[in-house]
Amino acid sequence: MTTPIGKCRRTQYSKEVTPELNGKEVTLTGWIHEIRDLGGIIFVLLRDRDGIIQITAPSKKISPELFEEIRHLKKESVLAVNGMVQDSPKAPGGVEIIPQKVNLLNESKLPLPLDTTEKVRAEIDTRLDSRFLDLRKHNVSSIFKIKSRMLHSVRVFLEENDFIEINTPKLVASATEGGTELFPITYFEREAFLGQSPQLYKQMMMASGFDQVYEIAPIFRAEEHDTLRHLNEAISIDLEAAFCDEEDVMKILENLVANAIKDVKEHCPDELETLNADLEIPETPFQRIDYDDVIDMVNSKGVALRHGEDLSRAAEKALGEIMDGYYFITGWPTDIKPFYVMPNQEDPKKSCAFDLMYRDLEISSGAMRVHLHDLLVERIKKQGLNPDSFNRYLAAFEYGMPPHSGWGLGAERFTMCMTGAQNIRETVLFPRDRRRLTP
Ligand code: AMO
Repeated sequence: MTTPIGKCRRTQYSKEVTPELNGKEVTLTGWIHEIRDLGGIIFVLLRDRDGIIQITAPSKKISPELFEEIRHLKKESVLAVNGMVQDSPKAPGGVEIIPQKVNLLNESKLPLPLDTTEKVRAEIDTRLDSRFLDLRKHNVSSIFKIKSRMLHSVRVFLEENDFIEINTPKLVASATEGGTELFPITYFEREAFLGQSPQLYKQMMMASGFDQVYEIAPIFRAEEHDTLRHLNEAISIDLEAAFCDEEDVMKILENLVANAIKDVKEHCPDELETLNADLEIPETPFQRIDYDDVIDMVNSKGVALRHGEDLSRAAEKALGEIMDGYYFITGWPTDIKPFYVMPNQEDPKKSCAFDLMYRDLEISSGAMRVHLHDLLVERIKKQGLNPDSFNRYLAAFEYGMPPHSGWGLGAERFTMCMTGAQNIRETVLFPRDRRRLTP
């Protein structure tokens, strides 16, 4: 029989119940992780957000009614347990709870569509289908606690460095990062698209005099391929700053990355341990490697890469075999970078663009931007695009646009680096990929 929650409230999370509380009365809430009935004694492992605690019910120490009630409990049902703390070196965490009262708040249906113990490994698709259950596993929820801390740290870092948070539209009229990756939608009588990047808006904010802005928001990309590194909906940490060049924003990026890692290491030790992730705080400045040298490095591993080509997956892997940790690739050819990227003044075939890599994974890209109207129109045309479809954006460049630079950092890819997740879907609560639109 279930009971309403009434006035019953949690007094502690499981991890807060330490042997020092021996003899104290506590109320804990959570799910039944496991139940072991040994006849004269029943062990219930109660799991909450942060841990697992043992409820020990010996028939000799508790009332026959309570003992019967506990005997009928089912795995994954929701409980509030009131009882006395007893230190017990053999129990997980060194404590157990001798129950006085058990409130069954809701009963779980059995069998479960997905096992909630970490021992049983299921395919990612089976796990994602029952994601709410999958997320009850601490090795899964740890990834999201780390992601949450990383985003918190990024925000604090940017606020402390005098950046203003902005929100830009996600319903947009044109592409910014290449026309093939667009999701078209019906916008009343016409066609519109889901935003691939806040690129054009964050640049327009530079013409508005906001000087330093950031946005943490979803980007949508109709990725052709189903890979372990691509999502159709991702969170992008975007930044734009005026009166500076690419080297200035690279410095901000490397400091932000190192700071976030330090912060996660400090605040998420339990989660990192659960994941077996040995997080090293990278030294700054990160190494800068010129695109021309990258070609030689990749070729030295027997992988073909010609000048003017973007890095193939094989090229990234070859590079990852040579490079450990975080590093920048600079000096990209202008032709393979978007229209808004500033060509290098001395050698316009090269651009002021950079990518930030972690081993074989690109986690961010950025650049100094073209702030001169006529050059921007020329670049748009050269990329086979029509300047007319950018006229509202282009207007911002005619009335006092300062030189500016910025970057976009993928929150999920950065989370992969910190948690060791091999599949980007592991870092999204409810991922969207080519085949998945639910749950
Ligand atoms: P770019 O397209 O390189 O640059 O994206 C920047 C970063 O965003 C992340 N990212 C993705 N993550 C998961 N799935 C995807 N489909 C996906 N697409 C991008 C990556 C990538 O490095 N406007 C520029 C940024 C700028 O110059 O400011 C841009 O969007 O981590």
